Amino acid sequence: MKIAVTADVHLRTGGEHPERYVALENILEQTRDIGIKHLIIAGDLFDKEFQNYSEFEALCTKYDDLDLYIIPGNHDPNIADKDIVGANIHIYTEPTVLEVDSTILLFIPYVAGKAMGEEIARAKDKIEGSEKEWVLIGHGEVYGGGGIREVNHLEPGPHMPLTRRAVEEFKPRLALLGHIHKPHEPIPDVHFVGSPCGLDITETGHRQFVVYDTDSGSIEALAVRGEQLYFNESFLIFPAVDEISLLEKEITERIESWNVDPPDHSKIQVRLSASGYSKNRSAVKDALKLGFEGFMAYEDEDPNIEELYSTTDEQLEDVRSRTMELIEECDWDWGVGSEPTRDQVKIAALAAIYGKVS
Ligand SMILES: [Mn+2]
Repeated sequence: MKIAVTADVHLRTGGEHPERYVALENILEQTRDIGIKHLIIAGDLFDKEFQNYSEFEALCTKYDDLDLYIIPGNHDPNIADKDIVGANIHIYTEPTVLEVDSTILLFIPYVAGKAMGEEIARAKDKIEGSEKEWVLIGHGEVYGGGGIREVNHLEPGPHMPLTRRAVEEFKPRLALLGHIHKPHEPIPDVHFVGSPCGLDITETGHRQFVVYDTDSGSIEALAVRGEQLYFNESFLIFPAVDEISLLEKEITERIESWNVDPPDHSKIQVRLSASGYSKNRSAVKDALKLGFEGFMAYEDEDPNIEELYSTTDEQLEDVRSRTMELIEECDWDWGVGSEPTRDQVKIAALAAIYGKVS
């Protein structure tokens, strides 16, 4: 059997954030269209300090053939069945097991000040001694190996961390988690399902939800067709004769890389910045504005060129190009956490070559 999973919708009123309802409804629609009967929402269905549930209830009434299984997250830690009313709405406020076919789903609601492992331990008798495999549904951070800590930048933790040790001890077949809004798999078989709608310009790109197949144990990501998409594009500029035409080419490539159909371009909001060294900062800014004129600027912001320095030094062209080539040739597929990115290293190298002339 297939089960749809999302998290971190952060609903407020439809007046404040209609796009969040649109995204959630799109998931409900797709879920129904595929013939899936269950949707899990792994925490932060509602935004913090928000208790107006009537719009959500009305939406659930429209999809009364789907069952919604909800756990609280750190933004909505007090939601309960008695407050949010609907025959198809199920909110778990205690560690709870739901058996679906050959799989046990263990819902671990968010509890402030607890580690996820502590709460799994409370439900240990429900998962041990069963022949069936179990899947963890939770809301929190993941502390992986090597001191890596996955945190939500909008709200530094700790928020109910799941440790690698707890995963090794309790051995879920899979963990499907909310809290970090960007979908990824920080340790094997532990997935952040991703949020259906970016909350602000820092949450960029296409949004997704996942479908879990209890038979195969596999998960599949499906695109959410919402009405708002954020992109945050920064460009590294070198003081070359053709710096503007190079920039124009890169702008075209970036827009193509978004992979958004032209009819959907109106859904996009962009934030732009340029850093590095330029012979003509004003022309860089103009090229950015012109290159992205078909898109809405996030909060009407101008392209940010605060980290773009002007230089007229042409003697250093060869030093610059060779250095950039060498940095490009390195294998960058290793660092995580606090290690600098390739672009950060390039910026540091440019500063060494040109000095910070402004
Ligand atoms: Mn959260």
